Amino acid sequence: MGVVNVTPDSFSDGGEWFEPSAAVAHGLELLGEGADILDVGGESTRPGSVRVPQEQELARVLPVIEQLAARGAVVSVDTTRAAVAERAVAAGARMVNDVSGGLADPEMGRAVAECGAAYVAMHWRGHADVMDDRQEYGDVVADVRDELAARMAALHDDGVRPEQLILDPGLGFAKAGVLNWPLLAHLDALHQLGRPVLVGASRKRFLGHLLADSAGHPAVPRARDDATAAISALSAAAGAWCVRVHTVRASADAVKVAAAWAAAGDGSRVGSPGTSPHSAPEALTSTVALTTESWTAGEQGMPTWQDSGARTDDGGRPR
Ligand code: PMM
Repeated sequence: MGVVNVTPDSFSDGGEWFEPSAAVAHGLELLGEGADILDVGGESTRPGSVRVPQEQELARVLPVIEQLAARGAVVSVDTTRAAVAERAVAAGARMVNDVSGGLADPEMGRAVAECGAAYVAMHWRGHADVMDDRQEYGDVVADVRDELAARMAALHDDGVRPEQLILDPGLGFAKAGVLNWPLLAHLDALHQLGRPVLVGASRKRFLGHLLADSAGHPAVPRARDDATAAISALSAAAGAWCVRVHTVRASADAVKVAAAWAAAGDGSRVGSPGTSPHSAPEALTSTVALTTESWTAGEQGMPTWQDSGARTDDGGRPR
């Protein structure tokens, strides 16, 4: 998943693709690099950022979504607002990426249930202005898993079908540096919930700290791309379904390496029984071929990350 931030102030690439035409061109470039999905967002979630009015968010994302979808891209909208999700899906988005997992807008579950789009529910504890004050965990892995399970149950009550769901540990959201590594090292805990997992580590602060110079200054966002690709490889090897990244080529290659490595092994994966963690959510695959040949068919006919392995689903409530 390639990131198309139509914002003037994202921490990672703020302002670069703010004009609709630049955002569309950037999206097409990411597809050329091997992205299967483009995640279009009009509101920054950077720590401390203030909310953008809904009309402004709509004005930012809709023209970009329309143009990218018209060119055949599989588009996701990065929003916490139900009204934006609905308008984005009407404009051609096939996935709703909600960093609040439905907590920011009580209408989100209903909206997603009605439109039938795939839905990313990320672990979240509050908007950017407060999230750094909400980092109390007993066991971060168990707490994130349990809070996501609670979100799954609530979304189910709103009518969201299990096969629409994708889960995300929410790296960097109410999680300072060291809290992020156990979540990556235990993606299997999220796989226990029986849904595909998305990992969004790209250019995040905890990587800046990992790569700090000898004086302790964190690496700047752009200097975190190699570490991001390393996380993409390790995430794919651990069974993640998707990685959300700002530069795609290195991560697309990393994912191909992980897929070839796994295919040459005994085929075992770190996911829960009954879930092949590499497979796409049915809400995407049932309505649309997620991987279009022109973007992702491997040069040697290698299976792509998304279509390797069939999955089964018990269709039940989260365990
Ligand atoms: N991170 C950001 C924005 N959207 N969506 C998901 N599902 N997971 C994430 O980790 C995530 C996200 C913040 O990064 P950005 O400002 O570079 O987009």
